[in-house]
Amino acid sequence: MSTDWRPTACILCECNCGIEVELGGEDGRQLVRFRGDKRHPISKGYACEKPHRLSFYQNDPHRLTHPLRRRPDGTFETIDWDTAIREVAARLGRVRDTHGGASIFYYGGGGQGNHLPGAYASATRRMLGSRYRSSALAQEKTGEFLVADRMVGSMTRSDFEHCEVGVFLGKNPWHSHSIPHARVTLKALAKDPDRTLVVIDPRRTETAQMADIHLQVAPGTDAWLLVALVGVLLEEDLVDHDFVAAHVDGLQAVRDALAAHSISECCAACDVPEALVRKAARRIGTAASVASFEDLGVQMNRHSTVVSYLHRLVWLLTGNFGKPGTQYTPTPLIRWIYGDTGKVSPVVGAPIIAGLVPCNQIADEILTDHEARYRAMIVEASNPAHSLADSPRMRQALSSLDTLVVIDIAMTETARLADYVLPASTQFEKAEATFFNFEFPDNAFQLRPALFEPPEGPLPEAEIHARLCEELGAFTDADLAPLRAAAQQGLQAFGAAFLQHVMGNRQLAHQAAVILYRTLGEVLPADRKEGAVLFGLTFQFAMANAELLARAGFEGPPPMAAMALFQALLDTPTGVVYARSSWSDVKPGTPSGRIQLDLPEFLTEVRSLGTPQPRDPRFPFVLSAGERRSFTANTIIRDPAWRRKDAQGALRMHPDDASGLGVGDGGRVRLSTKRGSADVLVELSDTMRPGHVSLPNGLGLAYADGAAGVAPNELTSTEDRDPFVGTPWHKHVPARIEVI
Ligand SMILES: Nc1nc2c(c(=O)[nH]1)N[C@H]1C(S)=C(S)[C@@H](COP(=O)(O)OP(=O)(O)OC[C@H]3O[C@@H](n4cnc5c(=O)[nH]c(N)nc54)[C@H](O)[C@@H]3O)O[C@H]1N2
Ligand SMILES: Nc1nc2c(c(=O)[nH]1)N[C@H]1C(S)=C(S)[C@@H](COP(=O)(O)OP(=O)(O)OC[C@H]3O[C@@H](n4cnc5c(=O)[nH]c(N)nc54)[C@H](O)[C@@H]3O)O[C@H]1N2
Ligand code: SF4
Ligand SMILES: [Mo]
Repeated sequence: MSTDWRPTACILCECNCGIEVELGGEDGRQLVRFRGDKRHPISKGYACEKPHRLSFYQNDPHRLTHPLRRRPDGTFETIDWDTAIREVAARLGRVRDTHGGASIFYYGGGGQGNHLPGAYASATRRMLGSRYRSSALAQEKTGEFLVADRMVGSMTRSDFEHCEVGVFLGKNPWHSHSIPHARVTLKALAKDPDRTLVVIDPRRTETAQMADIHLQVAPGTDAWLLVALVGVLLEEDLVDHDFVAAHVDGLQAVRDALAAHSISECCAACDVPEALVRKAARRIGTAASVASFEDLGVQMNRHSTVVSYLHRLVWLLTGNFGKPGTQYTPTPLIRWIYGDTGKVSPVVGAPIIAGLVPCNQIADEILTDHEARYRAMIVEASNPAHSLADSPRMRQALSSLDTLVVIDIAMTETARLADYVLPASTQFEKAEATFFNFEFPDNAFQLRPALFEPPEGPLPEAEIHARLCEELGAFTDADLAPLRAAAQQGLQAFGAAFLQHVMGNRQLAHQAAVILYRTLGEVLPADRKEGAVLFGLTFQFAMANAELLARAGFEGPPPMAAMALFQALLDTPTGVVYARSSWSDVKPGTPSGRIQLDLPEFLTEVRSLGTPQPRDPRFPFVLSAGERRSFTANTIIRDPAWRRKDAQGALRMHPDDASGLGVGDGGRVRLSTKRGSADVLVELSDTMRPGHVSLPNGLGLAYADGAAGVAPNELTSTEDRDPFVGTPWHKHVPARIEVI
C-alpha cells in the first residue's frame, strides 16, 4: 500500500483547517489517515476530532453517480449528461421566456468548505436572468449583518488569542469552533488567572464549564440580560469616554432608551443574579481588551436583531474596537455585501439583506398564485428541505415548482423532490476553496487541489455551469479563441486578452467565471482547474486592496500583484497569506467614518421590551432545535455511522424535568410543537436548565436503514421569526413532552 500524504482542508465547519490526508487503498482513492497541516497559515496544525472521519463523506453509499430525471410517477431514471444539460437548459429557458428570469430562484452555492460553485453559478444565473437568491446565511447571520453595517459599516470579528476578556454569547466554540484553534485558545483563556472567559448560555456547555463567569440566562431572554449589562456600564460609568468622543455618535440616544429600564428588573427577567451581571459588566468595562462573539443561541432566538445591536453596544461603549485583543474588520478575498440595499422580495416584500431573501419566507414566495412567484429553483450544495424551518411546508413549496434542479453529491431530502438531479464531484475530487476568510492581521486563502479524479459520472460544478451556459448560447468557440491562444502564452498575455475581450464586452463579462474555466482552466494543472475563477477574483481584490496585498508580498501595480497572487495560490496548496493588515487599518466603514449608535428602529424595540413572554401552558418546555455536538456537521455527512457518540441524537433534558415526567436516561418520549411531533430518545444532563431541552442539528436524514434521530425542522415554523430580517427562532421552540 502506498503512503501518500496530501494537503487539503477539513470541510466540516467554516474554519476549514488545513489538513494532510494519507491516501491509500487499492486504487489510492481512500482517505486513510488525517493530521492537521502545520503549513496552513491560519490553522497551523490544529484540527479537532471530526476530520478523522471524513472518509464517511467521501464514501457515502448514497453518492449520486448519474444525472437523474423524475418520471411522472415520481421515481427517477438515469439519463446521460447531454440529455440532462439539454433538458435542464430548455426547461429553465422556457420558464425565463414565459415568466421572466426573476421567477428562477437560486439557493445555496456552497456549504462549509466549498464556495466555488456559487462563483460559477453566477454565469448560469445571468444567462437565465435570475435575480433572487438565498442561502443558509439568511437564516442565521442577516440580522447581525444589518446591525454591523448600520453601526460599524462593516462586519467585525474578534481577536480571542490576545484578549484579556473573552465573551461568548449564545455560542459553544468548544464544539462549534468558528474561531481558529478554538480549543487551544479557550484553554489558554481559562488557564490564565489574569484573563477571564465569560459565557452567556442557558446550558452549562463545554465552553461554559471552562468559564470564569457563566451567565446562565433563561432561554430567550438575552435582550434583558444585555440591557442590564449595558445599564451597568452606563450607571457605573464604565464607558471609554476617549474612545466614544473620538469614534462614536449617538450615546445619548442609548442613555435615553435605557433609562426606561431598571437593572434589577432586567436581571430578574433573564434570571441571572444581579451581582453576577455587575461583576461581568465591571470585568468587561475595566479590561484592557475584550473580544466577543455572538452566534446561533441568540441569532436564532427572540429579539435576535436587537440582541445583535445590544451586543455591539457592550464592546463599543467600552472601546473594544480596533486594538489588539478586540474587534477588527476582516478583509475576505471576495467583497461581501453586508447591508440592506433597500430591495425586497417580489411576492411578500421581505427585506433583502446581504443580497439574500429571508429563508423563512421562501415558501411564502412560492406557495401563492401571485404573478411574481418563483416558478423554478436551482439548489446547489444545500439541503433546504431539511435545513430550513417547517420542512413539511418547504417540501410542499419545492414540489409545487415548475422545475427544481438540484446539484449535489448525494441523494438528499431536497434532491428527492427535484425534477433533475445533477451529480457533483466531491470536494476531494476537484479543486475547492472557501470565502470564509476572516482572519487578522494575516488573512489567508487556500486553493485546495483535487486529491484524485472523480469517478465516471459526477462533474465539478464549474463544468456543469459551463455546459449549461453553452447550451443556453452564452458564447461561441470564436469568442473564446483569442483567450485560448493567449492562455498558451502565460498569465500576463491571458490577462491582457481577458481585459480586452471579456471585460470590455457586457454579455461576455457576465459569463466571466465559466469563460475563465473554459480558457485559462484548460492550461492549469488538472487538479487545480476549477481555480480558474480566482483569476478574476484576485483582480477585483487587488484593485480594492493593493496595500494589504503589497504588505503580504504581492507588490506592484494591481494587475501584476493580482497575477502574482493567483500564481502563488496555484503553487501553494497549503494556503497563502494574501492580506497583511495592522490594527491601525481597522476603521469604521460607515459613510461618516464614525460608529453609529442612534438607530431608532432598534432603540424603539429596546425601549418597549416589556417582560419575557410567559410560557404557553400547552407547551411548557423550550426546545433548542439544532444544537452543535461533537459529531454533527449540518448534513454534510449523511451516513449515521460516522457519529462516534450519540448515534440517535438524543434530546437533552435536566434530571428534574425527567423525574417530573417519569422518564429515565435512555427512555423515549414524544416531543411535540405546534408544528409537529417526534419520538425521541432522552439523555439526562444537568448541564441543561430545567425547562430547556435540546436536540442536535443535522440528524434525521433519510438513510438506508431508516433515519437516525430527529430532523429538527419537522418541528419548527416559518412564522416564528425576527421582525427585522426574518431569521428563525430555532433555539426557542415552545414544546410539550409526553412519556410514551
Ligand atoms: N460540531 C459542529 N460544529 C459546527 C457545525 C456543526 O454542524 N457541527 N455547524 C457550523 C455552523 S453552520 C454554525 S452556524 C456554527 C454555530 O455554532 P453555535 O452557535 O455555537 O451552535 P449551536 O450549538 O447551534 O448554538 C450555540 C448555543 O446556543 C445556546 N442557546 C440556546 N438558547 C439560548 C438562549 O436563549 N440564549 C443564549 N445566550 N444561548 C442559547 C445553546 O445552548 C448552544 O450552546 O457552528 C459551526 N460549527
Ligand atoms: N432547526 C435548525 N435548523 C438549522 C440549524 C439549526 O441550528 N436548527 N442550523 C442552520 C445553519 S446555521 C446552517 S449553516 C444550515 C446548513 O444547511 P444547508 O445550507 O442546507 O447545508 P448543509 O446541511 O451543510 O448541506 C450541504 C449540502 O451540500 C452537499 N455537498 C457537499 N459537498 C458538495 C460539493 O462539493 N458539491 C455540491 N454540489 N454539494 C455538496 C451535501 O451533500 C449537502 O446536501 O442549516 C440550518 N438549519
Ligand atoms: S475546527 Fe472545523 S474545520 Fe477545523 S478540523 Fe474541526 S470541524 Fe474541521
Ligand atoms: Mo451555519
